[in-house]
Amino acid sequence: MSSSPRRVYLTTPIYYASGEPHIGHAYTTFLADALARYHRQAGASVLFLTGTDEHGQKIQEEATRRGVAPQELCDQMAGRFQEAWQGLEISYDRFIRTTEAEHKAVVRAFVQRLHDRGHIYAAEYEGWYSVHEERFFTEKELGPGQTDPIAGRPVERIREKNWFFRMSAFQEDLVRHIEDHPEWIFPETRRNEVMGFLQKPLEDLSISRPRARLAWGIPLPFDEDHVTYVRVDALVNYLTASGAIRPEAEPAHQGFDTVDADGNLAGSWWPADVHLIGKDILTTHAVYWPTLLLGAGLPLPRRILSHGWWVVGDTKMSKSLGNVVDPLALKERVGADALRWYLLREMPTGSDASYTPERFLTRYEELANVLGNLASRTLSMIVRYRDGVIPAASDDGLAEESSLAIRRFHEAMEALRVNEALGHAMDLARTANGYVEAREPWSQARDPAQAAHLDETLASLARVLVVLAALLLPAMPSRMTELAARLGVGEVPTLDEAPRILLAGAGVAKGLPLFPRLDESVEGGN
Ligand code: ME8
Repeated sequence: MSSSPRRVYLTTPIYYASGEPHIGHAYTTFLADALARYHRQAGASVLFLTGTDEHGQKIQEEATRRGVAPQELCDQMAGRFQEAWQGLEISYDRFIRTTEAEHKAVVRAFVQRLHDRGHIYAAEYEGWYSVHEERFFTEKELGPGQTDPIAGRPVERIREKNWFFRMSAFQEDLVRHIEDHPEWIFPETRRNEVMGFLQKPLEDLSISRPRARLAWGIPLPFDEDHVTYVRVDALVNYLTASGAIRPEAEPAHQGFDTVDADGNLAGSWWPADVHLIGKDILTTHAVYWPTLLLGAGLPLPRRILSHGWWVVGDTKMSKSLGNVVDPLALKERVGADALRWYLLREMPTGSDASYTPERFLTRYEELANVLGNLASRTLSMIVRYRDGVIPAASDDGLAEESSLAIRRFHEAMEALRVNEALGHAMDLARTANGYVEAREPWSQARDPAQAAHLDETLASLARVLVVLAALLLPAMPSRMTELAARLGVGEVPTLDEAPRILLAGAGVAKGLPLFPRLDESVEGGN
């Protein structure tokens, strides 16, 4: 009986088009990429979405500062992100830009729908506004010297008409949803944070800015003098790319209760399986977004992964401090895969981590000394002792360890613990190195009576390398493709196939080290 492939919809935040891509952006995108590759490898049909957030005051001001039109800045920066992601082997399926005509139409249809359903009202609002944070603060929230409490920037007193979304009306439903779905926000610390936030009554959410003050946005369909608040505009990107809202079909298309066999809105990718975000935009994604969706009568995303923060040494990365780590510069020196490995392996999902050249080297050496060493000794022994052909012999010397590693890897990936999944793969490589030491193939090679045992040793090592290539493909696509090629396997097999595909008789190539020693310039630099 055949069934249609599992569908998996993964998203990253859409990054502000006002700044350059850095390793923080790269990290979220690597995580999403590893999950996307993992699911594709297992035969799922995947929509992996990333893109740029192009409206709002931040963009308008950056464009003014550079003396260019906002659209020109966005075109340029969207190009920079696309270039970065291509250089870093990101396999996104769709790069969305919030200045696309399609997105603008979906945002207007979405807010119109909230309005039609009676969840939007206009009110005079007076408060302390921070341009930097693009939001109001109450008197009580202000920092010393009347500054915003987050970035410490100046605030201004503003009184204006705003459109509000009745967020407070959905607080109870949201709390119940979080209680009923303990895995909805991962990790648990973030879930607790959101629950803590929801202890207090929610205020309604301002969803507009007067066009007179901020022209760079999407006008509200029911009041063209106001543009959509950039956070709402940005969140809707996930719907735009999913195909869940067809502006031309609104409002006839309301209700959206036709759900297909996967639980998705018919004909669309919605709901997202995982929204991957940093901890900075947790409230936006775990409170604003779900209440907006409830207001629009749409299903909620299935999971939210909110990871921790990369700092440099013990300092926050920031343009003004000049310590922003450029992922493309690192890639030039060490290759995309080594960078992917470091970031994905180093940060336990959810905790903060510190980027340091020393830690980078430690993680790199783990790769070179454990996996690189296993590959190079296995390949060179097959070349030396068996003329470069994988022997036809029993290859189950590490079968149990491999199937255990595969099982643990699956469990960790499904639980979004990518760093742990990679740890399980590396443990298997370590075990395989132990197997080499224990079997001493060099001694087996000296004794003709041991020929059959040597065949088994070499076949088992080739097998474990194929399994490792399959396990590590999502993290290091280019190196693992290379490893599979050296083992004479055309493509990296799936995790189901890796323990079984025919290897006997395949011709191997030793090649240069998979993870060469890094030169001094890398050791010193960050
Ligand atoms: O917030 N460590 O865009 P943004 C880890 N446009 N992750 C980091 C990081 C760091 N030091 N710095 C950035 C926005 N990130 C909005 C999002 S979504 C509908 C709108 C990552 O360019 C992390 O994923 O400021 C964080 O959430 C995101 O970049 C913020 O990117």
